[in-house]
Formats: sequence, C-alpha cells, structure tokens
Amino acid sequence: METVVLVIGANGQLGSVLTKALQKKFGLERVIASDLKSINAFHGIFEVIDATNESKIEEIVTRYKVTQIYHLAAILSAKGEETPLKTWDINMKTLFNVLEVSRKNNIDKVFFPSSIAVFGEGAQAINTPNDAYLDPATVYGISKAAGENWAQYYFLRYGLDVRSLRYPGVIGFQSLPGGGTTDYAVDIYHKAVCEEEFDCFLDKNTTLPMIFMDDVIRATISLMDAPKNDITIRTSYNIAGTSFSPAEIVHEIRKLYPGFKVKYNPDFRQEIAARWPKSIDDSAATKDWGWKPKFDLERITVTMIQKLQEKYKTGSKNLEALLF
Ligand code: VAH
Repeated sequence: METVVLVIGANGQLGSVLTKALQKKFGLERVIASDLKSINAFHGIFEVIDATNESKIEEIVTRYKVTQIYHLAAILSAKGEETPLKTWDINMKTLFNVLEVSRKNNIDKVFFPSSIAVFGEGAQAINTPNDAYLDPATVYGISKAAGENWAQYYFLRYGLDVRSLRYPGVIGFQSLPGGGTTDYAVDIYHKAVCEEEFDCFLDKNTTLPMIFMDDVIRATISLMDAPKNDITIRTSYNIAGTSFSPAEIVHEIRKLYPGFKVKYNPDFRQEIAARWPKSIDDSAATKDWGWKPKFDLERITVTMIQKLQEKYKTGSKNLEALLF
C-alpha cells in the first residue's frame, strides 16, 4: 500500500518544517497536514483536527488511507507550567488518541517526539546516556517520559511500530517557536538581525543541548526510514546537535554584529533549564541508524543570520507574516 502521512500539529515550530520535508519526500497528495486551525501555510492537503478528538483523527485516517502518523502536537515546557493539569491532559490525551487510532487502523509507523526535558537532576549532566534515570521537573517532561513508556508499551503489546527522538532545543529560521525554555536561542537571532537589544531569560552561562532544524528533519526522517529491526530502543533515542550557553551564542553573533547588545534577566525558565543536561550521549542513535549531526554553533549562527537577513530584507519586522 502506498505511503500516506498524517502530520498532527503541522502549524508548530517543528511541524511546519517537517510537513514540507515530508511533502517533498512523498508528494503533496500523500501528506495530510493538520492542526487546530488552517493558517494557509501549506500547499497540498490540510485538515482541521483537534487531536483531543479521537474520532476526528480516525475519520481522517480512514478517509485518506493514512499509513504513517507524526504526532507533533504538545504544550511545551515553559508554557506547560502555567496550567500543569491541562498540559498533562492535552499532552497525554492526544498521544493516547494517536496510539489507539494507529492500533485499531493498522498504521505502519508512528512518530512521537520526546525531549531532553525527560531528564532531571538525577541524570548525569554531561553526555547524558540514553538509559539515564528520568526525573523530569516539568509537566511537559513528565508527559514526554510517560509518553515514551506508552510508546514502548504499544510496541510490545500490539506490535505498533512507534519511534521516538529526544529532541534538544530546536533552532530554525523557518518558524517561530512557542512556549519553550530553549526558545531564547531562536529569538536572539531575530533581535540581532533587527539590530535590537536582546533580553535573555536564561543566565549567560546556562549550557543546553541544542540542534539545528536541518539536523532535526534529517534525524527524524532517517529514524523513520530505518529498517524496523534496526530500532533497538522503543522508548526514545537521545540525539545531540551541539551544546552552548547564551554567552557563547552571543560571542558567535558578535562576529557578524559587533555592536549586538544583550542583557540577562533570568526568570522561572532558568530553573527549568538548570535541571536539564548540558550535553547528550547519542551513541545509540549513531550505532542503530547512523545518526550524525552536521551543524555546530558557528554554522548555525551563519545560517540563521543569512536566512533571517533574507527574510527581513523585505522591510517587514513582522516575520510571522513572512513565514506563511
Ligand atoms: C522546550 N523546545 O523548550 C522545547 C524542548 C528541550 C526543550 O523540548 O520546551
């Protein structure tokens, strides 16, 4: 049967880029983008889906004969702390709906994004191993750790081929993030290109694992293309891009914008970040399906600045309007 992909959460920071990559790979007619509302961001097929509604997901899966589901809808770490129980409900209910619809409709493969937010102070902070103790301190992290175990359960109990990656902080120029603790690392480039001062909500020396969007897309598709028997980890794979602190990203930016101004005003997100790893051991992903990142901080910075200069050249600082 031909591959037909449903992307849930296609309007998000990752979903908006991954959807276009999947359309390029499979063709416009074989990818169904979906989210809570249509924002006319995509060529091709778009369906409005509230992923808390299982029957709506099943209706679309049946109508288009979907064979793969990428479940990218979730409330992220910082935003999630505003309404903990609602975050838990939404992050888990949507996952259960995807897993149940996939099980009942013999979906070939399901992608579930996890995060380095599943780690807490109980894990070694440097080169955190894949099998480190998980003691997440945010509801988002708790929901991702639980989700990983549910993914493994559906594989072991029902044979559902669910695959997962623990994303570091994702940095990209194509979309604006929302509600993440690592989002400073996207906003800072926009401020630099617009020659505005940047107000950083993390301490200057807070090192976090980060990854460039191109590496994220390549890792995700590589994982999903890997032969089923090569996947030895059914909770979630660590992947690493590069690690850096706000001070280090500022240093790189000032190579291109010497006058770039920054002030540091750590807020509640500093406490979240302080419990996360500083660097990640992704040797299992390398061994099982050949993972290797291509973007370090210097290459991320040059690429982000170049792409954002192109976008802002149109004279509009309302990048959101430019993105879609
Ligand atoms: C967040 N960008 O900040 C997400 C990510 C590792 C962090 O999961 O919540």
